[in-house]
Amino acid sequence: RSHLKPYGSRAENHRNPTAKLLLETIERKQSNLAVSVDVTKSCDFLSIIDAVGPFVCLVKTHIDILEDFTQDVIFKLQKLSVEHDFVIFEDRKFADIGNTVALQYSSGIYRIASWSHITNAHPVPGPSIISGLASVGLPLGRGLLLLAEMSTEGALTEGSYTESAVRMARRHREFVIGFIAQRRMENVGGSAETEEDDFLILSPGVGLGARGDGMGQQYRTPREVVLESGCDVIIVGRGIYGKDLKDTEKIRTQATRYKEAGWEAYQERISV
Ligand code: BMP
Repeated sequence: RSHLKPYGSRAENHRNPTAKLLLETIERKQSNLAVSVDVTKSCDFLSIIDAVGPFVCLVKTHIDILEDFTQDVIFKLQKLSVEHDFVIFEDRKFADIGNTVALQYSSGIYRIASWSHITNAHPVPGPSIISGLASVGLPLGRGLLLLAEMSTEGALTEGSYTESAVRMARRHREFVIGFIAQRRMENVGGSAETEEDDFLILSPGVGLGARGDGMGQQYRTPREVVLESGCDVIIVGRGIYGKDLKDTEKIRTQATRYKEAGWEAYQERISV
Protein backbone atom coordinates (compact mmCIF):
# COMPACT_ATOMS: atom_id res chain seq x y z
CA ARG A 1 0.00 0.00 0.00
CA SER A 2 1.38 3.35 -1.10
CA HIS A 3 1.13 5.18 2.22
CA LEU A 4 3.40 2.60 3.83
CA LYS A 5 6.21 3.81 1.55
CA PRO A 6 8.39 6.86 2.25
CA TYR A 7 6.97 10.18 1.07
CA GLY A 8 9.89 10.85 -1.25
CA SER A 9 9.49 7.60 -3.17
CA ARG A 10 5.81 8.33 -3.76
CA ALA A 11 6.59 11.42 -5.88
CA GLU A 12 6.98 9.16 -8.92
CA ASN A 13 3.35 8.00 -8.57
CA HIS A 14 2.23 11.51 -9.49
CA ARG A 15 2.19 13.38 -12.77
CA ASN A 16 0.92 16.61 -11.23
CA PRO A 17 3.92 18.86 -10.43
CA THR A 18 2.35 20.20 -7.21
CA ALA A 19 1.80 16.69 -5.83
CA LYS A 20 5.47 15.93 -6.52
CA LEU A 21 6.52 19.24 -4.95
CA LEU A 22 4.56 18.53 -1.76
CA LEU A 23 5.90 14.99 -1.36
CA GLU A 24 9.46 16.13 -2.01
CA THR A 25 9.12 19.04 0.40
CA ILE A 26 7.82 16.72 3.12
CA GLU A 27 10.79 14.41 2.59
CA ARG A 28 13.36 17.22 2.42
CA LYS A 29 12.13 18.97 5.56
CA GLN A 30 11.12 15.79 7.36
CA SER A 31 7.82 17.42 8.16
CA ASN A 32 4.25 16.37 7.44
CA LEU A 33 2.97 19.39 9.34
CA ALA A 34 0.83 22.07 7.70
CA VAL A 35 -0.09 25.18 9.63
CA SER A 36 -3.43 26.85 9.02
CA VAL A 37 -2.96 30.58 9.62
CA ASP A 38 -6.47 31.82 10.39
CA VAL A 39 -5.84 35.35 11.66
CA THR A 40 -7.25 38.71 10.60
CA LYS A 41 -4.23 41.03 10.56
CA SER A 42 -1.53 40.85 7.90
CA CYS A 43 1.26 41.51 10.40
CA ASP A 44 0.20 38.52 12.56
CA PHE A 45 -0.34 36.42 9.45
CA LEU A 46 3.18 37.07 8.16
CA SER A 47 4.92 36.83 11.53
CA ILE A 48 3.28 33.47 12.34
CA ILE A 49 4.28 32.14 8.91
CA ASP A 50 7.83 33.36 9.41
CA ALA A 51 7.95 31.68 12.84
CA VAL A 52 6.56 28.29 11.74
CA GLY A 53 8.17 28.32 8.28
CA PRO A 54 11.19 26.14 9.14
CA PHE A 55 8.97 23.41 10.62
CA VAL A 56 6.26 23.00 8.00
CA CYS A 57 5.84 21.45 4.56
CA LEU A 58 2.83 23.62 3.79
CA VAL A 59 1.07 26.81 4.89
CA LYS A 60 -2.71 26.89 4.57
CA THR A 61 -4.43 30.24 4.18
CA HIS A 62 -7.93 31.71 4.26
CA ILE A 63 -6.86 34.87 2.48
CA ASP A 64 -10.35 36.44 2.71
CA ILE A 65 -10.10 36.58 6.52
CA LEU A 66 -7.47 39.33 6.35
CA GLU A 67 -9.03 42.71 7.05
CA ASP A 68 -6.06 44.71 5.75
CA PHE A 69 -5.27 42.65 2.64
CA THR A 70 -3.04 44.19 -0.03
CA GLN A 71 -1.07 42.63 -2.89
CA ASP A 72 2.02 43.15 -0.77
CA VAL A 73 0.83 40.33 1.54
CA ILE A 74 0.98 37.93 -1.41
CA PHE A 75 4.41 39.18 -2.42
CA LYS A 76 5.68 38.58 1.15
CA LEU A 77 3.94 35.22 1.46
CA GLN A 78 5.60 34.03 -1.75
CA LYS A 79 8.96 35.28 -0.51
CA LEU A 80 8.53 33.35 2.76
CA SER A 81 7.49 30.27 0.79
CA VAL A 82 10.80 30.34 -1.11
CA GLU A 83 12.91 31.28 1.91
CA HIS A 84 11.47 28.58 4.21
CA ASP A 85 10.69 26.05 1.46
CA PHE A 86 6.97 25.40 1.97
CA VAL A 87 3.99 24.86 -0.33
CA ILE A 88 1.03 27.28 -0.27
CA PHE A 89 -2.57 26.05 -0.02
CA GLU A 90 -5.44 28.55 -0.17
CA ASP A 91 -8.35 26.81 1.57
CA ARG A 92 -10.99 28.44 -0.64
CA LYS A 93 -13.50 25.57 -0.69
CA PHE A 94 -14.98 26.40 -4.09
CA ALA A 95 -18.53 25.11 -4.48
CA ASP A 96 -20.14 26.66 -7.60
CA ILE A 97 -20.62 25.97 -11.30
CA GLY A 98 -17.54 25.58 -13.50
CA ASN A 99 -17.71 29.04 -15.06
CA THR A 100 -18.09 30.81 -11.72
CA VAL A 101 -15.32 28.92 -9.93
CA ALA A 102 -12.95 29.54 -12.85
CA LEU A 103 -13.55 33.28 -12.38
CA GLN A 104 -13.29 33.10 -8.59
CA TYR A 105 -10.04 31.17 -8.89
CA SER A 106 -8.37 33.40 -11.52
CA SER A 107 -9.80 36.84 -10.81
CA GLY A 108 -11.19 39.21 -8.19
CA ILE A 109 -8.92 40.86 -5.64
CA TYR A 110 -7.15 37.66 -4.63
CA ARG A 111 -6.30 35.98 -7.96
CA ILE A 112 -5.72 32.77 -6.03
CA ALA A 113 -4.44 30.73 -8.97
CA SER A 114 -1.56 33.14 -9.48
CA TRP A 115 0.06 32.37 -6.11
CA SER A 116 -1.46 29.30 -4.43
CA HIS A 117 0.07 25.95 -5.39
CA ILE A 118 -2.96 24.06 -4.07
CA THR A 119 -6.60 24.91 -3.57
CA ASN A 120 -9.69 22.85 -2.74
CA ALA A 121 -13.31 22.36 -3.74
CA HIS A 122 -16.47 20.74 -2.50
CA PRO A 123 -17.54 18.03 -4.95
CA VAL A 124 -21.21 18.99 -4.48
CA PRO A 125 -21.69 20.57 -7.97
CA GLY A 126 -20.34 17.44 -9.73
CA PRO A 127 -17.34 17.01 -12.09
CA SER A 128 -17.80 20.40 -13.80
CA ILE A 129 -16.28 22.07 -10.74
CA ILE A 130 -13.06 20.18 -11.44
CA SER A 131 -12.98 21.02 -15.14
CA GLY A 132 -13.79 24.68 -14.39
CA LEU A 133 -10.92 24.98 -11.92
CA ALA A 134 -8.60 22.88 -14.10
CA SER A 135 -9.09 25.28 -17.02
CA VAL A 136 -7.29 27.88 -14.90
CA GLY A 137 -5.04 25.79 -12.65
CA LEU A 138 -3.66 23.07 -14.94
CA PRO A 139 -1.76 25.41 -17.29
CA LEU A 140 -0.12 26.89 -14.17
CA GLY A 141 0.81 23.46 -12.79
CA ARG A 142 -1.52 23.80 -9.80
CA GLY A 143 -3.20 21.00 -7.85
CA LEU A 144 -6.68 20.51 -6.42
CA LEU A 145 -7.92 18.70 -3.31
CA LEU A 146 -11.53 17.58 -3.06
CA LEU A 147 -13.27 17.76 0.31
CA ALA A 148 -14.28 14.11 0.68
CA GLU A 149 -14.91 14.39 4.42
CA MET A 150 -15.04 17.17 7.00
CA SER A 151 -13.82 17.18 10.58
CA THR A 152 -16.92 18.75 12.09
CA GLU A 153 -19.56 17.07 14.17
CA GLY A 154 -22.59 16.04 12.07
CA ALA A 155 -20.87 16.68 8.71
CA LEU A 156 -22.93 15.49 5.71
CA THR A 157 -19.80 14.29 3.91
CA GLU A 158 -20.25 10.56 4.40
CA GLY A 159 -21.36 7.36 2.68
CA SER A 160 -22.26 7.68 -0.99
CA TYR A 161 -21.23 11.36 -1.04
CA THR A 162 -17.67 10.50 -0.10
CA GLU A 163 -17.67 7.56 -2.54
CA SER A 164 -18.79 9.80 -5.40
CA ALA A 165 -16.10 12.31 -4.51
CA VAL A 166 -13.45 9.61 -4.83
CA ARG A 167 -14.80 8.41 -8.18
CA MET A 168 -14.82 12.01 -9.48
CA ALA A 169 -11.21 12.44 -8.39
CA ARG A 170 -10.09 9.21 -10.09
CA ARG A 171 -11.38 10.54 -13.41
CA HIS A 172 -9.30 13.74 -13.04
CA ARG A 173 -5.97 12.49 -11.80
CA GLU A 174 -4.01 15.10 -13.74
CA PHE A 175 -5.43 17.89 -11.54
CA VAL A 176 -6.92 16.28 -8.42
CA ILE A 177 -3.97 15.34 -6.24
CA GLY A 178 -5.88 14.17 -3.20
CA PHE A 179 -8.45 14.90 -0.54
CA ILE A 180 -9.25 16.79 2.56
CA ALA A 181 -10.39 13.82 4.61
CA GLN A 182 -10.09 12.03 7.91
CA ARG A 183 -8.70 8.74 6.55
CA ARG A 184 -7.26 7.13 3.39
CA MET A 185 -9.60 6.78 0.43
CA GLU A 186 -8.14 3.88 -1.58
CA ASN A 187 -10.87 1.48 -0.58
CA VAL A 188 -13.66 3.99 -0.95
CA GLY A 189 -15.81 4.13 -4.08
CA GLY A 190 -15.37 0.58 -5.24
CA SER A 191 -11.95 0.40 -6.86
CA ALA A 192 -9.04 -1.63 -5.57
CA GLU A 193 -5.92 0.32 -4.77
CA THR A 194 -3.32 0.80 -7.48
CA GLU A 195 -0.13 2.84 -7.47
CA GLU A 196 -2.09 5.30 -9.59
CA ASP A 197 -4.49 5.75 -6.73
CA ASP A 198 -1.89 7.28 -4.42
CA PHE A 199 -4.02 10.24 -3.38
CA LEU A 200 -2.58 12.67 -0.85
CA ILE A 201 -4.71 12.92 2.28
CA LEU A 202 -4.51 16.23 4.12
CA SER A 203 -6.32 16.13 7.40
CA PRO A 204 -7.59 19.05 9.51
CA GLY A 205 -9.06 18.71 12.99
CA VAL A 206 -5.71 17.95 14.66
CA GLY A 207 -4.84 18.88 18.23
CA LEU A 208 -2.74 17.61 21.10
CA GLY A 209 -4.90 19.29 23.75
CA ALA A 210 -8.66 19.77 23.61
CA ARG A 211 -10.89 17.33 21.70
CA GLY A 212 -13.05 20.13 20.30
CA ASP A 213 -13.49 23.92 20.11
CA GLY A 214 -17.10 24.30 21.24
CA MET A 215 -18.11 25.26 17.66
CA GLY A 216 -18.34 21.81 16.10
CA GLN A 217 -14.65 21.23 15.39
CA GLN A 218 -13.38 17.81 16.49
CA TYR A 219 -9.69 17.16 17.17
CA ARG A 220 -7.65 14.00 16.90
CA THR A 221 -3.98 13.56 17.72
CA PRO A 222 -1.24 13.37 15.05
CA ARG A 223 -0.82 9.70 15.98
CA GLU A 224 -4.50 8.94 15.40
CA VAL A 225 -4.47 10.84 12.11
CA VAL A 226 -1.18 9.65 10.60
CA LEU A 227 -0.63 6.21 12.10
CA GLU A 228 -4.14 4.91 12.73
CA SER A 229 -5.98 6.61 9.84
CA GLY A 230 -3.11 6.73 7.33
CA CYS A 231 -3.39 10.44 6.49
CA ASP A 232 -0.35 12.15 4.93
CA VAL A 233 -0.40 15.71 6.24
CA ILE A 234 -1.67 17.04 9.55
CA ILE A 235 -3.23 20.50 9.37
CA VAL A 236 -3.01 22.41 12.64
CA GLY A 237 -4.31 25.91 13.33
CA ARG A 238 -5.10 27.11 16.83
CA GLY A 239 -3.22 24.21 18.40
CA ILE A 240 -0.05 26.00 17.27
CA TYR A 241 -0.69 29.73 17.67
CA GLY A 242 -3.48 29.70 20.29
CA LYS A 243 -4.68 33.13 21.35
CA ASP A 244 -1.38 34.94 21.84
CA LEU A 245 -0.47 35.68 18.24
CA LYS A 246 2.59 37.75 19.19
CA ASP A 247 4.33 35.06 21.24
CA THR A 248 6.53 33.73 18.45
CA GLU A 249 8.69 31.75 20.87
CA LYS A 250 5.68 29.75 22.01
CA ILE A 251 4.47 29.38 18.44
CA ARG A 252 7.84 27.91 17.42
CA THR A 253 7.77 25.53 20.39
CA GLN A 254 4.29 24.33 19.47
CA ALA A 255 5.20 23.95 15.80
CA THR A 256 8.21 21.82 16.78
CA ARG A 257 6.01 19.71 19.04
CA TYR A 258 3.47 19.00 16.29
CA LYS A 259 6.18 18.46 13.69
CA GLU A 260 7.83 15.83 15.88
CA ALA A 261 4.52 14.13 16.74
CA GLY A 262 3.54 13.97 13.05
CA TRP A 263 6.93 12.63 11.97
CA GLU A 264 7.13 10.01 14.71
CA ALA A 265 3.68 8.71 13.74
CA TYR A 266 4.81 8.51 10.10
CA GLN A 267 8.03 6.69 10.96
CA GLU A 268 6.07 4.18 12.97
CA ARG A 269 3.68 3.79 10.03
CA ILE A 270 6.34 3.01 7.45
CA SER A 271 8.24 0.72 9.80
CA VAL A 272 5.44 -1.86 10.08
P1 BMP B 1 -8.02 24.64 13.79
O1 BMP B 1 -6.84 23.64 13.85
O2 BMP B 1 -7.68 25.96 14.40
O3 BMP B 1 -9.31 24.05 14.27
O4 BMP B 1 -8.21 25.00 12.23
C1 BMP B 1 -8.59 24.05 11.28
C2 BMP B 1 -8.53 24.61 9.87
O5 BMP B 1 -8.85 23.60 8.94
C3 BMP B 1 -9.49 25.76 9.61
O6 BMP B 1 -8.83 26.67 8.73
C4 BMP B 1 -10.66 25.13 8.89
O7 BMP B 1 -11.25 26.02 7.96
C5 BMP B 1 -10.02 23.96 8.17
N1 BMP B 1 -10.88 22.76 8.00
C6 BMP B 1 -11.37 22.05 9.08
O8 BMP B 1 -11.12 22.38 10.24
N2 BMP B 1 -12.13 20.92 8.86
C7 BMP B 1 -12.45 20.47 7.61
O9 BMP B 1 -13.09 19.45 7.46
C8 BMP B 1 -11.93 21.19 6.51
C9 BMP B 1 -11.16 22.32 6.72
O10 BMP B 1 -10.67 22.97 5.68
